[in-house]
Amino acid sequence: MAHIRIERYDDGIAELTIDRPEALNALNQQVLEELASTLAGLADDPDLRCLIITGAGRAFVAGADIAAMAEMTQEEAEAFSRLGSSTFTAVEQLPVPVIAAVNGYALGGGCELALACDFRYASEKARFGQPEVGLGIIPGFGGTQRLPRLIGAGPARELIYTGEMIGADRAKEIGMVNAVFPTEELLEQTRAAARKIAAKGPLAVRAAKEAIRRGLELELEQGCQLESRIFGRIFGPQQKEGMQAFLEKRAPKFQ
Ligand code: CO8
Repeated sequence: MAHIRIERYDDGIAELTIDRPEALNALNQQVLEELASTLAGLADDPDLRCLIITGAGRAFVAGADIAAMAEMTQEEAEAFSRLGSSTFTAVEQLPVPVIAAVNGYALGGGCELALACDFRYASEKARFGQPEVGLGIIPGFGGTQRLPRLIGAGPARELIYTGEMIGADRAKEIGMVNAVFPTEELLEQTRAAARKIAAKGPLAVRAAKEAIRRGLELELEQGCQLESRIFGRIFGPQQKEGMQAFLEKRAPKFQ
């Protein structure tokens, strides 16, 4: 792969770096296709417990590639939007938690990629925004849908209509990111969170992600019914080991 690097750690953590620093990791067709095929491989990996997504250099992702989009026809633009959207849906639907380690600019499609992750940590240098309307377009990789769902309609509308760029502290204030770290600590802090997740019951973490993700699309009562079904389903060897370990006052060994 030319623009996607994957590092695997022994504890089931994988770190995916978008690596096209000469264009601030802007997403063109090739980067999106490489991302999609990497995610398809990860989705089938039973040993995977947590994925981190970050960017190489001074950007997370500065957006969809403007040079590539400049001369697109309406049909090409719709197809490009669908490719980005389906790729980010694959991030959202990866069976394990995905943490965005936002190391710099997360603009347009880059902000939308971060939004498709389960949660976001940011470096002090991170900058977020949906600047599309300034280019005469709208967010096209899920931003008009995921941003209001995450931070509420008012703040999302403000960001999308003004195209304003905000810093990491403001992003934390409005709930876009969970924590802000000094730049040099971002990856280590993100890996520490990933290790905590990876140490828990693997099927339980996957089930929790499924219950939250699918439940967010449902009415509360249906969501609670979904939770009960998933709750029943995970009773088995890992649940027995987790509970037995508690009763025997030892650390669990999840297989
Ligand atoms: N696309 C293509 N190239 C880019 C992009 C981008 N989004 N962002 C940066 N680059 C390139 C620059 O052109 C430049 O290349 P070169 O060195 O060859 O001139 C290089 O990266 C470095 O960038 P700058 O020199 O501009 O760096 P600065 O530090 O001066 O500025 C900024 C950094 C503020 C991040 C600036 O680069 C910028 O404003 N970038 C564009 C941000 C943006 O508008 N992003 C949104 C794009 S639209 C989008 O994402 C829509 C998603 C949905 C698409 C739906 C499909 C139809």
